[in-house]
Amino acid sequence: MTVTVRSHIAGEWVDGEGEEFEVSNPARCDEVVARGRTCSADELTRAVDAAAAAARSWAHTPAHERAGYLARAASRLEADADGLGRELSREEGKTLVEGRGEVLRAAQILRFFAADADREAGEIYNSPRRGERILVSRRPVGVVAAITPFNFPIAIPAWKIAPALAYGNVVLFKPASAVPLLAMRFVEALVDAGLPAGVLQLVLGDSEIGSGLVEHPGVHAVTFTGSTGVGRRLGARCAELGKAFQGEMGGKNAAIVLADADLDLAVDQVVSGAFRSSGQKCTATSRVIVEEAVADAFIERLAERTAKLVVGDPLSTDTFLGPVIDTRSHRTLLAAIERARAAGVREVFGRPAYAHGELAEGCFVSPTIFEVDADSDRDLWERELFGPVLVVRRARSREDAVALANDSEFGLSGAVFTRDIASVSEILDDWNVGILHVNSETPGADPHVPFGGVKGSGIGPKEQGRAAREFFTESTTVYLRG
Ligand code: UN1
Repeated sequence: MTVTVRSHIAGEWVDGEGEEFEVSNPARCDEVVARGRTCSADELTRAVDAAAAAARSWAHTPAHERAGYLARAASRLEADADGLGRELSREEGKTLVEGRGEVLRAAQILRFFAADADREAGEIYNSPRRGERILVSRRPVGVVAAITPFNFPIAIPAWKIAPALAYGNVVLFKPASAVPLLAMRFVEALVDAGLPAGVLQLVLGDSEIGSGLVEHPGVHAVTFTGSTGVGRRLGARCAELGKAFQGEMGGKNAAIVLADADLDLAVDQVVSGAFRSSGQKCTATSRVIVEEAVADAFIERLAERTAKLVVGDPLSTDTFLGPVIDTRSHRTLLAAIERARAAGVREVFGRPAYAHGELAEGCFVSPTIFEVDADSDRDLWERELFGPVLVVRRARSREDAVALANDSEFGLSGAVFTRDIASVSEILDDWNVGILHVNSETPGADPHVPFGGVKGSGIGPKEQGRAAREFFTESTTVYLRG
């Protein structure tokens, strides 16, 4: 079934006056999941004008009332989780369990920020002067553009849009062009909850629409998740234009397996971190650094486990990993694997590209593991591939392992497997990373704690928890003398 997707502008669902597009199922490239038309430049302007017109009234709407819309949308997503999870799998390619889980996660994020809207709205301080108090009062930034990637088509929009709305901003939402259907479903849930016109608008299109939002003087802040290259470009432009920018970007996340680790647990978590969603998470594990003493045993068990993973139709319950998002990503991944093979890198696990049958009809890539050392080609070690390709490297010691983990332009998430909790505090001091998992996989994010990375992985304030309030509000320091 093909769904016609529409943009949502000034309270209306519109067909779009721009180019026609089609989105196909990455598991079956001849199956069209959604079709529609992008927004024109005029429509974009109309959307920004509608946002400006709605902004003041929404900012003055009591936070408790704003929260009500989010909570109603959450209930709607929960009630439709099966159907939406299925659509998500067909559009994005992750397994049904993950697709359904993501829909419920979006609902959980909406509920968290609905509740948070009722919590503290500023701070109060004593003054060094008699008869005075000092208040820090918070108010919304205004018109926010949310530019989101394909890999979490409903959870990432939720964790940008839920706090933005809860704290009183109006939002222009530009999803990745590969996943317009789930973007429309998310907006439908909020619009059907009764959100006033102009408060949340959906503008479908490609990077031109994203740049159009960044450039438009009526947009005050931009929250972006995507590649480091695009994030840096948009961030630099926002700095020039004097706009607030939040960029969640790439990763080349390492898991460190120390000699005293529970190896079964480490194998289990590394496999999940590296290969679920076909490795298409900015938090996915793409490097494993193993202390020499356990390296042979770990690598052997890792290869055995990986060989058993079922690659296939994401809608089938046996499947562990489905396809990657599109033919372009498919080609890039196969080329990187071929390049490593041609360079003679040791292949711990891999298969020839799927050339026949069901798997040849979609963008399927086998989970693949290479072992590199200091003399190997740097490409596999350095480049974010965003697919099910993992590199393993041996370390001489714990210190060497952390130095190798830091040997990256990125710094989003890391994992360390050890039974020696005392060593963790030293690792924490030495590892320049935004998120550290001790004895669990590198992906994962809870809505009440900060999420984000350092170095090439992030620009500006982190997402989630209190950090979200920092980004989506501005403060005024009030010297109050009665
Ligand atoms: C997760 O690890 O569950 O784009 C979420 C991404 C991240 C979200 C990761 N911003 O993959």
